[in-house]
Amino acid sequence: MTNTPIDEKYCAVLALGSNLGESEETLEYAVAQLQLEGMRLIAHSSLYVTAPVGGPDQPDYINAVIEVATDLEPYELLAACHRVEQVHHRTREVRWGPRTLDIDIIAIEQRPAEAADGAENPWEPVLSTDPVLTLPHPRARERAFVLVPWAEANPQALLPISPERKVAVIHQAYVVSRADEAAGQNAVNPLRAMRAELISPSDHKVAGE
Ligand code: A4P
Ligand code: MG
Repeated sequence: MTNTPIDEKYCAVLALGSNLGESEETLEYAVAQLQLEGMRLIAHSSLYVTAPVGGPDQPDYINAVIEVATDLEPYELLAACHRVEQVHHRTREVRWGPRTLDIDIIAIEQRPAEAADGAENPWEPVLSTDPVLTLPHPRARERAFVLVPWAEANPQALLPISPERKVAVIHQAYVVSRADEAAGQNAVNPLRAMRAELISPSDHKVAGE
């Protein structure tokens, strides 16, 4: 998933989106807060302005993608994401409706068992069809607002499709963006870099602590 050395048991890709309130700041604080929940930031994209996909008429989104290393088990990771959404008063009234903060787990990979000869086995995708936590995220491969920031955060990233098959995120981002552009929809445009002082966890406390 990344070239950074990882001691933790899992690597995860998280997609953040917001189109209500102070969306840029919300995403930056959320990145700090996720680190306080037990995730170590290993890569992050810029902030992007994206046209809404699906749902009712709604404002443009701010989207970003991060990669984290963590010892949290997958369902603990989902619970941690939900806690950070709650800090930002996330409500769920309409599917794909406007939101202050959405954090989706796009993919998780786990550390492989050590090979008998001491060789390094590749990291293994965690695959799940549970509706509570579906992995990889079932719509990630068709969404430029996920793929484009993810390709920026990690140009080597691979999206697992099945235990045997992975696609290069940078290639998929290109294919989906070209198709969206031809259809005149789903524009994804870089806005600005995340502010380093905001995404660093050291200076910030999760609200309520
Ligand atoms: N859930 C299952 N798998 C996962 C996973 N991998 N990560 C469950 C996170 N949650 C997962 O999510 C609904 C349920 O999905 C949760 O209870 C969780 O247990 P939600 O956050 O309550 O609802 P949602 O986000 O509206 O639904 P969903 O299906 O995740 O929507 P999407 O596909 O994420 O789409 N357009 C732009 N430009 N930018 C956006 O960020 N986002 C959406 C939401 C639509 N259009 C958008 C954007
Ligand atoms: Mg969601």
